[in-house]
Amino acid sequence: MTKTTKKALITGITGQDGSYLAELLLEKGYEVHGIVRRSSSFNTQRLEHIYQDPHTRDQRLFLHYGDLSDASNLSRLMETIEPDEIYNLGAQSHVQVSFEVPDYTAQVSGLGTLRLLDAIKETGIDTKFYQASTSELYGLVQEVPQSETTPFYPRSPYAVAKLYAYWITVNYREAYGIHASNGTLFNHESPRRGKTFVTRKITRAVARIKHGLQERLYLGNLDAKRDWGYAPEYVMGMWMMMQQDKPDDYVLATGETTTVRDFAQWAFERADMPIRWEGEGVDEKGYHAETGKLLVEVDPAYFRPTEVDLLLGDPSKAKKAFGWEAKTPVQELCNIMVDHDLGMVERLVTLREAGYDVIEQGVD
Ligand code: NDP
Ligand code: GDR
Repeated sequence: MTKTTKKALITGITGQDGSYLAELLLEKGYEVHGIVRRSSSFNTQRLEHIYQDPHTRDQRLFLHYGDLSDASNLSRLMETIEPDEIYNLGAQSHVQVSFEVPDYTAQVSGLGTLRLLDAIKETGIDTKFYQASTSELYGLVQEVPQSETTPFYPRSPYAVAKLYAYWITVNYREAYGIHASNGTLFNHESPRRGKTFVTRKITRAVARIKHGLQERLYLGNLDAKRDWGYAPEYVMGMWMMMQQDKPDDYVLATGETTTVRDFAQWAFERADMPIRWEGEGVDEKGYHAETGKLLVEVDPAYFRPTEVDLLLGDPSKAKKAFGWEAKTPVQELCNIMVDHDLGMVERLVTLREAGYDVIEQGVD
C-alpha cells in the first residue's frame, strides 16, 4: 500500500448509494472502509460483486461492524482508519417508516451525524466529511424549483432528523473549520433501490405481474411528484463535492418532475401492459388497457400523515461549481429498472420450472 492511497470511510455502505459509491471509489484507487450493522441474516447483498475476503492480498475493501447509534465505536473506527474522506450515507432512510419509529430515526439519521462529526473533532483527524442531506428538507412547498436558498419545512420525523443533521454539519464546519459539506440530493433510483421505495416497488411488481407471481399493485398517493434521477450519477456528484477545496452545500437533481402515476404508467408500458386509469382519489384504479384486468389499486395504508407533494430541484450551483449534471432522463431510468426486474423474475421462474427451490431474494 503506497502512502498516497486515499482512504474513505462510508457509513451505509450496504445501501443503494453506499454500494455504488464503494464501487466508484475502488475504481478510483481508494482504500474503502465501510460500516456494517450486525444482522441475523446477510445484509451485504449489494456488495457481493466487490467483496474481498479479509485474507486477500492487497485488500482494498474493508468492512467493520458498527452502528450510527454507537459513539465509541465510531470514534474508535475513526482513530484506527484515519480516513481522508468520510461519506455519511447511513440512515433509517424510509420516510413512511419514520412515522412508526421516530425516536430511532432521530437517533440514527439525526444524532448519528453529530456522533461522526464529534468523533472527527475529538480525534483531531484531518478528513473531509460528506452528509447525505435530502430534498425531503423542503417538505411543504415554499418555492419551485427548490435550490440551496429555498427555506426548509420538513414534513416527517425522517426529514426533521435530517434537518438536525444538515445544520450540525454546517455548525461543525463554521465552529471547528471541518471540511464538511451537505449534498442535498433529490430522489435517485436504480435497480439496487430498496424494494419498498415507490419506483422499485412499481418496477418489481410489474415484473412479477407479468410472470404471474403477483395479481395487483397497491399504491398510496398517485399524485405525488418527485424529481427522480439515476443513483450512480449522484454518487459521482458526492465524490466531486468532496474534491472541492472549500466545503459547501449543493443540490443534486435532474430539474424534471414526474407523478407516481406517470412512473407506474411507463413501467407497465415497458412490459407491454398499457394502463388506463379510472376513478379519483382512493377509488382510482389502473386497468390493463387491452384486457381490462385490474392492475393498480390505491391503498390508503400507504398515505402518509403529512405528505410532500412536489419536489423539483435546481442543480445549477453544482453544475457551475464542478460541472455535475444528471444525464439519465426519468423514463430511461424507469426502463432500466423494469428491464432489470423482468430479468430477475425471469431467472427466478426459469429456475423454479427446472425444479429448483429458490427463494425470490436469492436472485436479486
Ligand atoms: P438505503 O436505505 O438504501 O441505505 C441506508 C444505509 O444505512 C444501509 O446501509 C443501512 O444498513 C444503513 N443504516 C441504517 N441504520 C443504520 C444504523 N443504525 N447504523 C449504521 N448504518 C445504518 O439508503 P440510500 O442508499 O438510498 O440513501 C443513502 C443516504 O442518502 C441515506 O442517508 C438517505 O437518507 C440519503 N438520501 C437518499 C436519497 C435517495 O433518493 N436514495 C435522496 C436524498 C438523501 P442496512 O443495509 O443494514 O439496513
Ligand atoms: P420518498 O420516497 O418518500 O420521496 O423518500 P418513496 O419512494 O418512499 O416515496 C415517493 C412518493 O411516492 C408516494 N407513494 C408511495 N411511496 C411508497 N414508498 N410506497 C407506496 O406504495 C407509495 N405510493 C405512493 C409517497 O407518498 C411519496 O410521495 C426517498 C428516500 O430515499 C429518502 O431517504 C430520501 O431522502 C428522499 O427520497 C429524497
